[in-house]
Amino acid sequence: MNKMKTITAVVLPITLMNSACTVKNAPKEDKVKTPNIVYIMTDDHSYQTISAYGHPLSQLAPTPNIDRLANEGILFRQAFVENSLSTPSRACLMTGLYSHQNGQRQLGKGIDSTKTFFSELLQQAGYETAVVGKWHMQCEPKGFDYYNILWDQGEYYNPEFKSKETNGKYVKEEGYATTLITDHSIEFLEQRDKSKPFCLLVHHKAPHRNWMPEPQYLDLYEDIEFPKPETFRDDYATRCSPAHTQDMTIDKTMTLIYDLKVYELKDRPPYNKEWNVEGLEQSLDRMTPSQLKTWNNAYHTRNENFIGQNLTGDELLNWKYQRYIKDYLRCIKSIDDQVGRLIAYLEKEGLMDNTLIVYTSDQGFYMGEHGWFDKRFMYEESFRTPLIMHYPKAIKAGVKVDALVQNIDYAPTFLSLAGVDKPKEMSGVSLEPLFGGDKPTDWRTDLYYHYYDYPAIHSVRRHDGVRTDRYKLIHFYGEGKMANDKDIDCNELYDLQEDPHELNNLYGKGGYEKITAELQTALTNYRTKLAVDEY
Ligand code: SGN
Ligand code: CA
Repeated sequence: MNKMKTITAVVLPITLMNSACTVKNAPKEDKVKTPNIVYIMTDDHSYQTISAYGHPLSQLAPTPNIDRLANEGILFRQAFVENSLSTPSRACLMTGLYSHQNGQRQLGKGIDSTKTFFSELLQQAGYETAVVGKWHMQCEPKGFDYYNILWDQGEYYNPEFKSKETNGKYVKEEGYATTLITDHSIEFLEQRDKSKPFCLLVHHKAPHRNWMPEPQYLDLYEDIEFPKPETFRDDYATRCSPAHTQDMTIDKTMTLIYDLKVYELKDRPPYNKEWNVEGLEQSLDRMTPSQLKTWNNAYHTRNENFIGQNLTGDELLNWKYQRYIKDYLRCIKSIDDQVGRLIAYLEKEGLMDNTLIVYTSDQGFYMGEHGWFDKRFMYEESFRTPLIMHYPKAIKAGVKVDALVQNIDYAPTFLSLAGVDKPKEMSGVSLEPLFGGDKPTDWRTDLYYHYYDYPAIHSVRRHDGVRTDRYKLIHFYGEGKMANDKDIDCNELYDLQEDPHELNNLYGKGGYEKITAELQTALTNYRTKLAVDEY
């Protein structure tokens, strides 16, 4: 069956069509020169915790290996996702389509697997393709010669993987997820057909909730007091109801047992069953005796000290923030090490020059901004995602670009580099024109975002919106279906230049009529041209 025929045609906004002319014809004759692709995607890695992005947090916990890719390559300062959640982002990556086009609107609801995945097109063009780590979609990996994927979200310790060798069964392996995923990635590189170009997707589990560090880093950063973001105490004044009704605060949502690992509270007051004791118990039960011993050596005394202090109010909140940030950054340290290990392998094999290495995350994450963890909202910390590309043959070292890019652009970029025609239905555009560091005059001037996963964990309401270089319009909508949620139809407008933390909703304020009308037109145009059927 010709899968291309099953794709529904859409009319693209003019701003998205401009770069379509960069797509080349037919696979290149000379396969040797066709670039390899190593795409590294972590799960929930904030740009605030990559030192190349320069945020204060990351200066205390640097990421030298990821930074190296940025220093020798291109760093995208305005990279965004289309729908800030795992499976939707993965579907955007594989198809180059928006969520409503590829079917993966929500975390649990399925991808339309009749859509073409870029991996299939690369395979047809002679690439050897592989995916390792978190796959997380409800269809089997499609278009891959090699896969070694985690079950569902995957586990940090001794996770289950399935591959062709395990006959499709998930088999538990001893070790730490970040290391094992890198092991399997290198295994693929070792055993691949060296006459072919390759495309390897390395999808890490870390640093997803509940942020379990590897044994060697359980004590890392323990003596550091990390600064809190300026918006830690946001009271959401001026905002529509969703910022008030979400369930993702460090203060109230984050649990002392599951998230912050104070297992000792299990049988002691003030035990609260909502702290998800079972979640942590299951994670600890998976450990080998030696892993568990190392774990307890690190946490037990600290936890007893914490319980003994009986902290309340601001002191308790600060303790929670410090434990959260430290565990998260410890997971990042392992990621950075393993990125370094993969780079070292590529260097040893002489593959650095002819390989595009991408570092990104499936979305951004809140490191306490607005008092939150998790993602989902169209506010900057979760809408934005880190994006770094390294490809010495085509990318100038140390380039930083501010052009608006989105995760639907990755598939078109890979196809373009491989010399494969982009299916005209694909909504994203190749990022190749940005590789020199300049923004072409016809580059897109705005981006569309749409979040659908409500009712769901963390209670973030549905919304869509549009963002330009300077302004953002968000429309929250839909029936209230959880707790005391009301039906809503509410807008927010931000001037990101004057108010980068998005504290001052300007919608309906005098003096902003013109920009509001312009953004509203842009949003309406997206909905119409992309045939968005829900908002
Ligand atoms: C799990 C997490 C949530 C998280 C979602 C989606 N809870 O449900 O906190 O928002 O995954 O994350 S947990 O108790 O299971 O850790 S995503 O990255 O896969 O989109
Ligand atoms: Ca994620």
